[in-house]
Amino acid sequence: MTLESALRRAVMQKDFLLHYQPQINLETGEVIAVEALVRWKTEDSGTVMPGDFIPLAEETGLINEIGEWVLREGCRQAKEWQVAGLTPRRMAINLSARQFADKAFLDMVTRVLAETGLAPEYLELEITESQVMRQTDGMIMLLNRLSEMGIHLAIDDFGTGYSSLSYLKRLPIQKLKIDQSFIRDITVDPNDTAIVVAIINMAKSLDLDTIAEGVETAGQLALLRSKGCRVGQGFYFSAPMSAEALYPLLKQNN
Ligand code: G
Ligand code: G
Ligand code: MN
Ligand code: NA
Repeated sequence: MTLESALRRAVMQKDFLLHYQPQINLETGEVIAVEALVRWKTEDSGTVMPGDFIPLAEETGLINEIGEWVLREGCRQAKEWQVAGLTPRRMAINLSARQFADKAFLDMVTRVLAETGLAPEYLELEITESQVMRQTDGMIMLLNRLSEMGIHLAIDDFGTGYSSLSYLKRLPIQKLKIDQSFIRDITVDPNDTAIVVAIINMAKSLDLDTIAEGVETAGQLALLRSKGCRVGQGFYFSAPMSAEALYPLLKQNN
């Protein structure tokens, strides 16, 4: 069986699962949001990571169906945690360009929110910087519609695409996720430190939230804190994990 037909079958059978990685308030240690990261469950190859099937899903268009499953499952889980009495936290969902270009996307999001009962302000959609750079009038209209619904919008992998300030100001976004490639050597490479400081300050002046991705060490955390970064995500706090495994952490800082 080709990888494509295997993925097609997985879509029919919904052979996917979500892992969740917390986003941490660096001042209080609280979990303020979680990012959903999809995995493909297979019998022969175990759990397949998104890097190994999302590109094929994008090429074949299967990403639209996978993306709908991810959105529904993420929203369902967020609602389940709220119903169980946990502090409501935002659920961040990654989007591919192809989903965003789909005419049915807005209706699909509206429907999934209605079906799962999740309030729109607890949904955050992540769009990569390279996606928004290819912006069209249609895309700006779609972002505006999502924003008017109360959905939060975040720019993922920020810093890799050289988008300008004036450009960002046109978009109804709330958050910049600083790409982990800038965090990795932040304590040893003055260029990376300078880039991260510039992003933090730019975001402040635009009244945007920033989050540092890929925080792995106490040293990175201390530096980020000292530069005024208020939120972080990374292995230092927690790897992505199943909903069951994450529950105690969510419960603990309820
Ligand atoms: O989970 P992992 O740690 O391997 O994620 C790798 C990449 O896959 C990340 O860039 C992430 O944005 C992307 N990714 C994870 N889940 C999804 C998803 O549900 N949809 C899309 N489009 N990309 C995802
Ligand atoms: O592109 P996106 O930001 O959606 O990708 C998130 C990816 O980063 C996932 O593959 C996730 O597993 C990975 N990740 C999360 N935290 C860390 C970290 O601290 N270090 C590294 N190297 N990768 C991380
Ligand atoms: Mn992401
Ligand atoms: Na990212």
